[in-house]
Amino acid sequence: METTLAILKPDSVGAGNAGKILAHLEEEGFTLRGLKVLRLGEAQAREFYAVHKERPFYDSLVAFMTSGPVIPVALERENAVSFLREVMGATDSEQAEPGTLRNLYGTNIEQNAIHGSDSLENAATELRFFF
Ligand code: FUP
Repeated sequence: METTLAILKPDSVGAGNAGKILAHLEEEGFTLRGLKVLRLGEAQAREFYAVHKERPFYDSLVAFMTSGPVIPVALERENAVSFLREVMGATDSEQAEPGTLRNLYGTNIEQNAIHGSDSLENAATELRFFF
């Protein structure tokens, strides 16, 4: 079994979609192992997305991620890291495959509903960040 980190982003929580997204994840076989509701401070958001600090979208991404509450979730499943990426869909909600979480609940490449760790190594780091 693997454990990965998802974050329900401020657009999802603000729109009242958190429950539906969690239900979708459970239906896809993930078990909830940790969950909290919090608001990221600017320094925390900058640290979480530090890998993107030279990118043009970094400041806007940090502003979005601190704009309202988020829900970090520890999710357990076989192949949790890669399976969550499939269930989420492409980064840009406008390009995400029908039925994926980013297609169903996201708006664009920034407001894309959910984060999911992109490797087992990053999952471990990101899980430690929140839990
Ligand atoms: P992903 O792993 O699918 O979340 O995508 P990335 O690691 O490439 O990007 C991390 C976050 O940066 C995305 F969820 C949204 C944001 N982003 C933008 O706002 N604009 C971009 O052009 C690319 C990414």
